[in-house]
Amino acid sequence: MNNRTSRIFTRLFISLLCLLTITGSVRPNTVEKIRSQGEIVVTTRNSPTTYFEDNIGATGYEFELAKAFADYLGVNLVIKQADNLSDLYKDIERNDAAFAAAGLTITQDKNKWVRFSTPYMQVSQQVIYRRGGMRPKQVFDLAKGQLVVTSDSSHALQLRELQGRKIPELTWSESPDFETVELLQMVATGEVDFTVVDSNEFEMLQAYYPNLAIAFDLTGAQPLAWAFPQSRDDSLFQAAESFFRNAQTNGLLSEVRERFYGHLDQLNYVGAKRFQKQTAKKLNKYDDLFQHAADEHNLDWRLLAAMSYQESHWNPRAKSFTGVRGMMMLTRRTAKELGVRNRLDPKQSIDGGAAYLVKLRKRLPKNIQEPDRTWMALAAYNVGYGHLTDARKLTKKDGGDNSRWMDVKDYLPLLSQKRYYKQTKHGYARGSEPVTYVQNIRRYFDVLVWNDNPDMELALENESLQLSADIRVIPPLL
Ligand code: BLG
Repeated sequence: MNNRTSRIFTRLFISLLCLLTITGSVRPNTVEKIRSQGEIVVTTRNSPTTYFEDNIGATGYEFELAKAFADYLGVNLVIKQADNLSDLYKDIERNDAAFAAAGLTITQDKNKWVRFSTPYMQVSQQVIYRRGGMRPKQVFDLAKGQLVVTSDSSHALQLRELQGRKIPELTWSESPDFETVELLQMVATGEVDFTVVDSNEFEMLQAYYPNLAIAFDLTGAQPLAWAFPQSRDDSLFQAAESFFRNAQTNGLLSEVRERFYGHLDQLNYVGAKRFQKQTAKKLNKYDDLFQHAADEHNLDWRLLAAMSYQESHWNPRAKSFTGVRGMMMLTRRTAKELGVRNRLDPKQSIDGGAAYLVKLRKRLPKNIQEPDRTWMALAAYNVGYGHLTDARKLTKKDGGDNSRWMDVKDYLPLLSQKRYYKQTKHGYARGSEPVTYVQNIRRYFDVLVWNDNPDMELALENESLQLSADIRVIPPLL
């Protein structure tokens, strides 16, 4: 190579290097962009299994996971609420959101144009019918009644497949505007015969619709995952993958699951039905008293109402075998300690119960965070602070995390077994009672919070939702 050619090559090489440096610096990857903007936009649906507002603020299974991911990236979380599933997928397609966290089932059709993360939950599709109405026993029975589902959902896809493969006579109605709550509402009021929803959604919503039941599982387990845009830059997707790996190992996934689903099996059909009836009949007699005590002690009145329902079914004269009495079931000793003179007086009982709960909550060690702090205070309210402390010690001794309700609730029941209670300071206790007690209160509390939710009220009031929705009837393939 002569001098001239070598100079040309050197120049060319330098220019190429400059070009690479420049393009490299003006084209940061998705994660770098998100970090420099300081926020990540996530699209989701407003529903009890995904994202909703409670008394403290935004929450929900998907919200809490997405929030943890935003924290992991060191940015703020911005929620974009999509009205329906098609809008949600459009948000990803148009890059209006970085990804969707919305209880989405991984399906073949969507898999082609979005990229699903590692699954974080398994659900099955369930056929729901009204007790006393037509009960389908197998898929072929679905053709005998009116069936509704959400458009663009995994449920609609499943029905299409069934129609194509097995049941050409199958017909159903679908609309993008049908949220799970509305579908269940339509079946509950008898406007239609069946619907299909995900098992986690039904598990959560069953308490509001005690007259609904599962006919059968339409599918086996299907994975839920976050959906990312298909793009050559997969930095965000990879960040989410490593976030999920961490969440698996550091217990975050099981913690969030326990928070939203851990207490759901407690309210059976009879319990839910009775709770609904008593709420309509009795709660308005006492809600002022709960409200007053809650204001006084900085508590949520619905938590006090839920406790009192669990204690006495809102009966001021309730009495246990051991002589514990009143709306909040105070023992004679605790009543004395709190200055409650008449345990049968609803106001005194509620105020006393609230004061006692707050006292126990304050007494717990500082490292116990909410909401676990409240769940442990409730357990102590029922079984006694000493026994709760014993269970926390057993938890720690066994390598569990005694600042988490999720762990402590597994050790409380051991207090009734000799080989465990002989190691403790306060000895024997019927330790499974406070576990059921706390789980029931959480469930009643959820229902009361949802009853207050404007979306829920709207869904429950609006009996002819289907008239306003954009419904498509899927005809038979015959
Ligand atoms: C609770 C007391 C605790 C007490 C525990 O018992 O009563 N709570 C209240 O009075 C509010 O103070 O703890 S201790 O003082 O540290 O010993 C343990 O004694 C009440 C419980 C008992 C339970 N209900 C509130 O949850 C109850 O009524 N049990 C009835 C059992 S049976 O049906 O008579 O067998």
